[in-house]
Amino acid sequence: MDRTFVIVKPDGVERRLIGEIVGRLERKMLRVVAAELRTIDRATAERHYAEHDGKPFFAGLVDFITRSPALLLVIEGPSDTWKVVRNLMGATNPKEAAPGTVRGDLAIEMGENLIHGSDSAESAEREIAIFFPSQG
Ligand code: IDP
Ligand code: MG
Repeated sequence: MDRTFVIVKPDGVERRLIGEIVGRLERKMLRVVAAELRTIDRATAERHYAEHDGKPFFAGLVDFITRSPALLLVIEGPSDTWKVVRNLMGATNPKEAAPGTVRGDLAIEMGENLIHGSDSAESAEREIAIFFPSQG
């Protein structure tokens, strides 16, 4: 089995879309193997998004991801799970995300794009270690 890391971001929880988003992952036959609803603290958010430190949207991104509870998920599938999830998510900019994807169907703004999914197998393991140290 192969795992990835997913966040239903604060906008998704606020909009009562947890069921909609997790339902899409489950209907694809991916499995939730760990889950926690948590308000992410700033230090953890900055570590998670370290690749974006210095970009103009970094401060706003950290404000957004820490503003209210997010659903943190470890998701398991048979192989290439990070890629399967990224395809279900759609493009980063919801205005360009394909219909049928979470972002394409449910979001409009880049800063409120509902879902995070790791962008490689290596990122998945790095992010799981940050948010679920006991799952290492
Ligand atoms: P991803 O979430 O599709 O992997 P990344 O490029 O890793 O996209 O960016 C992380 C998050 O930062 C995005 O999901 C989005 O919320 C935010 N973001 C990325 N680029 C911009 C931007 O140009 N303006 C505002 N927010 C952005
Ligand atoms: Mg990313």
